[in-house]
Amino acid sequence: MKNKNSKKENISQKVEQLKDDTWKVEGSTMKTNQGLKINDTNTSLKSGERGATLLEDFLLREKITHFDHERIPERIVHARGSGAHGYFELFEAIPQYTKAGIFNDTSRKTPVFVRFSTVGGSKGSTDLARDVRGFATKFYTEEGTWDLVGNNMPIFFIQDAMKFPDLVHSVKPEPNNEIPQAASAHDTFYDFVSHATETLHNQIWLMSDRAIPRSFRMMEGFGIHTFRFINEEGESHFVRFHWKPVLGVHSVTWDEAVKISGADSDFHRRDLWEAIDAGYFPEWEFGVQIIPEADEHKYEFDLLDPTKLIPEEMVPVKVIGKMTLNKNPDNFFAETEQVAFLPGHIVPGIDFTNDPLLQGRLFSYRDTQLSRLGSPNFHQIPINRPVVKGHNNQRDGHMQMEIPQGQTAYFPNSISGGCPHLSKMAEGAFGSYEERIDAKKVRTRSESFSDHFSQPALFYRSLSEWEQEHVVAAYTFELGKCKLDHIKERMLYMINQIDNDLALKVSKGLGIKVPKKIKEPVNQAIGADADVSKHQPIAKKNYLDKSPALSQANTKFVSIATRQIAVLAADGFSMKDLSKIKSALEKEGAMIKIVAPHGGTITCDEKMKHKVDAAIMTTESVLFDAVYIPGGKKSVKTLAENVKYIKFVNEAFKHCKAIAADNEGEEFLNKTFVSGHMDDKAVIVNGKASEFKKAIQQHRNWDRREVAERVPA
Ligand code: HDD
Repeated sequence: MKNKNSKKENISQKVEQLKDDTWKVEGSTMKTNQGLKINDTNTSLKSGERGATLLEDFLLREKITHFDHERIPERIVHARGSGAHGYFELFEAIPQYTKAGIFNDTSRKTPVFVRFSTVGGSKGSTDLARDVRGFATKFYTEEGTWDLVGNNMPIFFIQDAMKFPDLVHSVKPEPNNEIPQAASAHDTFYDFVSHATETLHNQIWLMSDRAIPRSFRMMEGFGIHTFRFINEEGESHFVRFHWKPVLGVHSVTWDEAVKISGADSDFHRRDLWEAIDAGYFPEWEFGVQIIPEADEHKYEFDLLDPTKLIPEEMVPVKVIGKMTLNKNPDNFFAETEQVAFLPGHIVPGIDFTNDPLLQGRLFSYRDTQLSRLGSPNFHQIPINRPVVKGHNNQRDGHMQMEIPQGQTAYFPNSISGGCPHLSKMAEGAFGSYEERIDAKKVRTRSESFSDHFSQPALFYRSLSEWEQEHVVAAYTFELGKCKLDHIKERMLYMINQIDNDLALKVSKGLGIKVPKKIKEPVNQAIGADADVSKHQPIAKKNYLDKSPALSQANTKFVSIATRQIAVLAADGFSMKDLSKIKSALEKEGAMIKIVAPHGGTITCDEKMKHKVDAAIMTTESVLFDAVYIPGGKKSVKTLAENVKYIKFVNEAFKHCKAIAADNEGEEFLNKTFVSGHMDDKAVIVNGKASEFKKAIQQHRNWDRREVAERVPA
């Protein structure tokens, strides 16, 4: 995966284009925005040394005015995010399905910009919130920009865009006291979702480990909606889009998430930045699930329903390409903050379906950019500019950056020779799929959207035991944070529709019985005049017993690249021990960090100085994937005298991580909770580096979890 040398050749057309708008601080002269050289930027113009400041001071006014306006409204959802540049490569052309250039030309490297995000929290909130993660990709294709604005979960909470403001208002901090920040664990969220049964599927994903990823680089991505592919013959196929991380799908535990939020709330942002900076470029395979038009009604669920996934066991994901992120942004605000994703940005060969959530999104995203970026010219901001130059008769508006010449700004015209002229379809113009529609105008929902329990149940059934335990714990935590008992009861009733065992376990934690009945109809998300019975969810079905693809237990465990390994060491540590582990693990791309009693350097038993990566008081066990304790009598004695080292190892054990020690390092382990558990398969004492590597590669030893729970850390 390490790809440092090819960094240059992979600089994309988009990155080249951005160079025109990029400047370096180094070597520049300070001037005003009008180009005047500045002599003093620290002192204002005054009437006498101790006198009042003069209104005349345009240097002061320019500096302060700009500062006063440096902030723009944060995104109403997905406010906190991190972005990176990269490229998309196609392995297999699919002209039988789509005429989109990006899916036909295997020689292309299409530039991309990706923004990952949490959903509910403000711009400064923690990366480790229990939340859905946004996964938005801008493809700068030769036929125009295509935005795939997805999440790390394959389904969404609601079926109709009309309910989006209610969903978001319920999960955001409560309006009276703006509490809690970046958390769904409160009354208003569960009040809303327990009245809208369609939310149950996304909700149970939110309770799973998917909501607390180890890294953005270790998450899947999904376009969620069913889209259309259109080929040269004008034929349509339904398609769902998938991103599959080359590193596999991995998560942290909730206990770690809580602690990481305090130790390093930029954990995911830093992880992405550092991996790219070190030349370990994150990669995702790109896959499609294709469904012929004739199969539209073949399934037990409606393809237009965004709360349903299409199990991979029913329609396999065909991998056709790969995305690599290889460049960090130069400026967070200019690129990551100002990038504007619109699901309405599509290219010829891709089209929408009538998914009512997608249809509403087509309106919302352009609208929100107008208030966020303040102008209909937001497409002219460098990060948003397509790599193909385009012209039309749209003119003026705030912050117009271009100078269109000529007398005309209308079509048709004769004065400018009919220009900008139109393109023929054969020249690659966009045309909407000519879908046949013969229907009444109605404000209702199709009965085919009424199955709200089957897929949450399928998801829960498909999880491994340890994943199911995490769902139980998450529901118990979240509902335990709610204050109102009637909301907890209604939620227990809903969870019971998914799975009785799950409901009973959560009910035990809450100390509240699972109600057999609730007073009001379960789904109240319907119009006042609607026939209530028609809008109640139908009974749970079982059309697939399990979908192994949904469980993280079945992900890839292939690499230790970029895994953070803490080496607990002090003066006198064994150089031989460290060298053995360091060379073996670094060869595989792991990051070895010396955690010492102080900053600066420490001296090994061979009297050589080694740079300390972190002083123990500045770091925490939760920021690492594995721990190693080399031998060295003096070193181990120093560690044993510092209780924070004991806590460090205990926590790593609690979180089921790999722990290794050599020689005197074993004595140190004996002072921790690990003693008595030396036979654990991810505890390697005086073993081979390859055994430690294998344990790290497994991410966690979940077999340890019962013992791990007893660690008082
Ligand atoms: Fe949305 C942002 C993903 C439904 C309205 N959404 C936003 C972002 C992502 C998603 C990843 C952040 C993009 C970025 O990084 O700038 N949203 C989704 C997915 C959905 C979804 C996967 C369902 C399948 N969204 C959705 C609906 C509506 C919106 C139904 C409104 C009707 N979303 C917005 C928005 C945002 C946004 C208010 C806030 C900032 C922005 O658009 O640019 O317009």
